[in-house]
Amino acid sequence: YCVCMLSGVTIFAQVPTKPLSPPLVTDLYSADPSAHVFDGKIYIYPSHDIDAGVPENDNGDHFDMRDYHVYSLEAPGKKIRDHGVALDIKQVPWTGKQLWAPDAAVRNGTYYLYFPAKDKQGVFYIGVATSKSPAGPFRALPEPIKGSYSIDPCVFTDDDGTSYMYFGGIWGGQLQRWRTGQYDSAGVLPQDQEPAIGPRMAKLTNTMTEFAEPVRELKIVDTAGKELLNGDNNRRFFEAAWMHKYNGKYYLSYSTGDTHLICYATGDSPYGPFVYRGVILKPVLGWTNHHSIIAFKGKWYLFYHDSTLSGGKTHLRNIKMTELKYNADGTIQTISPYLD
Ligand code: FUB
Repeated sequence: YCVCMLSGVTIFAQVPTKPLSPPLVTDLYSADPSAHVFDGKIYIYPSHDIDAGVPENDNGDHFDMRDYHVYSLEAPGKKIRDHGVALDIKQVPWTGKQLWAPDAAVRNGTYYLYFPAKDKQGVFYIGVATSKSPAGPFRALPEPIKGSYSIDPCVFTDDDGTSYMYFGGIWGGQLQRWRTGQYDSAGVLPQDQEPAIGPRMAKLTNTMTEFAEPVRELKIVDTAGKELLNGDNNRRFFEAAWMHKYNGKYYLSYSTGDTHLICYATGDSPYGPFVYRGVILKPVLGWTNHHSIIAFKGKWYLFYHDSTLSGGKTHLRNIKMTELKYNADGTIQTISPYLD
């Protein structure tokens, strides 16, 4: 196959024949895998892709998902287990459509599933559902999280037990409509020479269902301390924020969207600022790139997706995993998703 970057668009001339990793799930389409270690096992919280027949557009209307399945793995390489439908859009009173990339967390024996969806007016918010089991089923709270907006929640719990939510995504994820802090359906991106829109974050209360503080915008800067610009499409934040900690440093990773990279920036606090460090994952087959990173039994793993199972259909993806390696200086080795 060949990969060409034309005007920032990656084109795979044909489906790659030598993927680095096989799909983890082959009987359903799955995407946006958020992985966690709960009860000594790996649990994966992906989107459940379906072919809803909605034409593809820049708003991502073709991602018209309606439920979530939770998966578990005893260990990498073992058979994956599908725990069935964990939450259905019909069970969430405030939603209209589009269950996008979820995440999960645990506190005091209760598991929390965080999910973005459009409300009945077509505005993305982030909801939460609870269960006594990491596999669900989950029961949704009647309203989205107060003060939340946009998409792609990631909940990170620090060593001191404090949990933070990172979220947001531009274009179809609507983050550009919240630049003033209020929803503005006419909201647009900054000019190319202005700082890019940053991901949002807030500390969660101990109930894990509310923000404990006002939402902040994170700063991603270059090594000279200058904020990444909106026109810096190869490095600026687009969607899919993920937070992990390695050797005392906070690693914010994210998708660059229209340049199809997973890259990362590091900082000394969960609030940043974060200094851009490089690319974790090169473009995959399909438009979106979305990932998570966990440690399991002394090794680190990247969970990601591509569209090999559907022969390249962007809205019909499949989740994958591979080992992730650090260099001695804490930088992450770039992963190529295909060997040919
Ligand atoms: O799966 C729907 C959307 O596509 C996610 O929320 C984005 O991160 C992108 O992967």
